[in-house]
Amino acid sequence: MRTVFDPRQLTHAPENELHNGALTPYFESPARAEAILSAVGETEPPVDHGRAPIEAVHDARYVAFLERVYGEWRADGRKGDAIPYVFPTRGQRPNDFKAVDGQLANYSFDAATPIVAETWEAAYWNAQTALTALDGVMKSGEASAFALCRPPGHHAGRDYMGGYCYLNNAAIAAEAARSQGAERVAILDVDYHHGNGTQDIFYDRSDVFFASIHANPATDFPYFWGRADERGEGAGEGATLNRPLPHGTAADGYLEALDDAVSLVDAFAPDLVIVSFGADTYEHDPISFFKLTVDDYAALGERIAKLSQPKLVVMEGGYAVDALGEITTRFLEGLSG
Ligand code: OKP
Ligand code: ZN
Repeated sequence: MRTVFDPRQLTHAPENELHNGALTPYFESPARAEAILSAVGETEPPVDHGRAPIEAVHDARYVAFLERVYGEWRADGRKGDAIPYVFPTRGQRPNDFKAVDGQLANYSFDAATPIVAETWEAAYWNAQTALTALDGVMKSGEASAFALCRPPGHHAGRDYMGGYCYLNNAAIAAEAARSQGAERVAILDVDYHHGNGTQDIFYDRSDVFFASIHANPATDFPYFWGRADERGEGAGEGATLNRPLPHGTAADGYLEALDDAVSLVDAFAPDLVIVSFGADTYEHDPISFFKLTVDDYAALGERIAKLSQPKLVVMEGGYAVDALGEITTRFLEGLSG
C-alpha cells in the first residue's frame, strides 16, 4: 500500500505535557512515527498542494496563528514551549488579543497541546502527507493508501487545536476529495478518543458522514463530545454516528460496534472512505483503557475492508511505541486483504 510520509513531521517535539498534576514527557513523540516507519518499509514524500486545501477546512486566522505564535512567544521573552493556561468559558467573547497567552486561549481547548518552533512546519507537511495519499486513491485509482500522519489531527476543529492536534488531516483530505469530485465521503474514526474536531467540522453537513467508536466521554478525553445522542444538525442530521464504549472493551464488544458503524457507512453509499486510525485501543496503551490485543487488528482491518469503496487511512493516536509498528501493519494488511 502506498505510504506517504515527510521527515519534517518529526521535527515537532514538545518536551512535556501536564499529566496527573505534573509535567510529564510528551506522549505524542516523534518516536511514534519512527516506530511505524520502520515497520511499513518504503514511503514516498508528499507533494506540496499549498495552503488552499488547509484553509478550505480551517479558519485563515487560526492558520496564521499557528504559523506565527511561537515567534511572538519568543519575541516576548518566553522560554520553553508555548502552552495555554487560560480558556474561555461560557459567555466569554473572543478578542484580537495582543498577548500571546490570550491568543493561545482563543484557539485551544486543552493544556496538553504545546506549540514549539517546528509545529507549523510539521503540521503543514502532515496535511500535505494526507493530501498526497488521497491522490493515490482519487487520481491514481488505488484501492487504498496510508497517510503516516503525525502529529494526529482529529481533535483539531475549524479554529482550535487540542488533544495533540493542530490541523485536521482527515478533514482536510475529506474536503479535498469533495472538491475533486467525490460527492459523498465517509470518515470512520477508530481512535480510542472521540474525534471531536472532525465531528464539529462536518456536523451540519449531509455530504460527509462521520462515524466514531471511542471511549465514553463521561470517563475520557475530550469529555465534551462523543455521546450517542450527538447525531448531527440541520442538513447534517443523521450524518454523525457516535458509539461510546466502556473501559475494558475487548475485541468482541469492539467488533460489534465496528460492524454497526461499517453497515451505516455502507448505507450512506460514500464514494470514498477515510479511516482515522488510532492504535490507542491497544490493551497496553499508556493513556487508554480498551483491551484489544495485537492479534485483533487484522480483524479490524478486515471488517472495514468489507466496504467496497477506495480507502484512505490517516494515522491518529497510539502511544505504546514498542507495539505501534506491529499494530499498524496488521491493521493495514487486514484492510487491504
Ligand atoms: C489524542 B489522540 C493530560 C491528558 C491529555 C490528551 C489525549 C489526546 C489523545 N495529559 N490527554 O486522540 O490519540
Ligand atoms: Zn486517541
